[in-house]
Amino acid sequence: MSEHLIQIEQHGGVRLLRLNRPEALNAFTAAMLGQLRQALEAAAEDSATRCVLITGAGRAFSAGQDLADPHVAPSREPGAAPKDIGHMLDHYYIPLALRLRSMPVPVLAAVNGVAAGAGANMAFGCDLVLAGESASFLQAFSKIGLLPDCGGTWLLPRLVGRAKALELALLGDKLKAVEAERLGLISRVVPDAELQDTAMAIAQKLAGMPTRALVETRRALDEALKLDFEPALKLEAALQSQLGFSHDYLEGVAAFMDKRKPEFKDR
Ligand code: T3D
Repeated sequence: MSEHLIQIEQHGGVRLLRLNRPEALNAFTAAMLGQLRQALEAAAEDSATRCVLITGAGRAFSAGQDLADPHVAPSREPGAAPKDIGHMLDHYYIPLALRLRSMPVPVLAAVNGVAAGAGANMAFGCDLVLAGESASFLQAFSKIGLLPDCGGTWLLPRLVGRAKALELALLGDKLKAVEAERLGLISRVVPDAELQDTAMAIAQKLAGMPTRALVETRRALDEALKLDFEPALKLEAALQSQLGFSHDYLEGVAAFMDKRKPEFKDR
């Protein structure tokens, strides 16, 4: 049933979203992308959720767009009109990528296997990316006559520089998790057997932290990439000024002075 294309679990302050089409390596159909977007919206609106963790069911994270999905699969009938796959990007991938990047809580990806095409770029768009040691990443697009989407053209050169970004995008070769970590594409590689527990422990840690400060940190870093040094300093000051009025700042300093564990509440 379509309700199960994304499995949703709540673990304290952590909302776990599991991509759930293991028989097709969690390749995205329009229905699945719609459900993922809804799940992210629901997590964003739920004040008890302070971190989102995304992983995949089965042996893959996601093989990217489902190439058999009738929304995009080119018809093999002679004379059939070609489909505009830009429609899929406009209606599904772009809103999803924007939603991920602007979540009011940190988003962690636990990449449990292969992440290809939009599956890889969706993972790279998360705030932290953990991968099991047998996971791999590939920009599969060039092999089927497309270019990297779901933010790939923006993310890749920023993460690894133009030369390596072009190599990954043009050749479309599979990159092992350790190499992805070495290049700076992902945060950390862990043994496969430890991936889910480690990811949940990090997600729980993030959920206990001052959420607003974390989200503003993401914003400041993203904005700073577009700014000169002085405007970046000014943006830091403006955001810091707002955080200075927050409950969590008062609580953080008070807890430090009292030598106790802080109880952060802002979101
Ligand atoms: O089109 C638009 O809307 C524009 C947006 C594009 C975004 C994109 O993501 S484009 C890129 C789409 N993805 C790909 O091109 C990746 C295609 N898949 C692969 O290259 C390989 O399957 C993998 C490298 C991911 C994994 O290889 P492997 O050897 O571990 O598994 P496999 O045997 O190739 O696949 C297992 C099954 O999953 C197989 O089905 P079967 O034979 O067991 O019934 C295979 O057909 C299916 N599968 C894998 N990827 C896809 C898929 N089915 C549909 N769509 C897929 N993307």
